[in-house]
Amino acid sequence: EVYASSVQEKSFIMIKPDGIHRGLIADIIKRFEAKGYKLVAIKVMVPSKDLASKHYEEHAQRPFYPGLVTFLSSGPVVAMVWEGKDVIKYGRKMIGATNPLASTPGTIRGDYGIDVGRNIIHGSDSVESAQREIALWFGAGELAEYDLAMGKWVY
Ligand code: 3AN
Repeated sequence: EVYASSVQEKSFIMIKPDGIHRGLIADIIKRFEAKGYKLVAIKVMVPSKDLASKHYEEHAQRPFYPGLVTFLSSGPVVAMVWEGKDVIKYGRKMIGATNPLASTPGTIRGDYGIDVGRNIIHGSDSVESAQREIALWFGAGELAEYDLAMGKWVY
């Protein structure tokens, strides 16, 4: 069955503090939900500096890293796991390019952002980073397993 077998991919999607303060939570969730993806974990938290540092550890040598970590741990984030076919790659498409001014209108960053240091949302960029990020932000018991009723109409 197509629905059961091919949609297990999960992505870590996080609305960053600028997205929360700008009132974009519902809009962002609506986009992923309306596309047909399934929300399997969500929480609001103010990340510690330690968690923010680990999340962005691949950028540790970049000049913007300290500011990025301070920014991420400065306020609330909405951490989520979305599941569905090709959600990692397609989720990045919905998010748009890293620099919001280079993002296509219609994408989240293209519609709402201007500055690369305030680009609203994070999405995993590969299966490996999705696994790492989900394990970093969520405990195993925090991911819900269920059949989405609309799933049979999406797939
Ligand atoms: P993406 O979030 O699109 O995967 P990455 O992984 O290259 O982009 O960058 C991670 C985060 O680092 C970005 N979301 C952005 O907030 C920040 N960032 C990237 N490049 C810059 C930059 N040149 N100046 C300031 N912040 C940056």
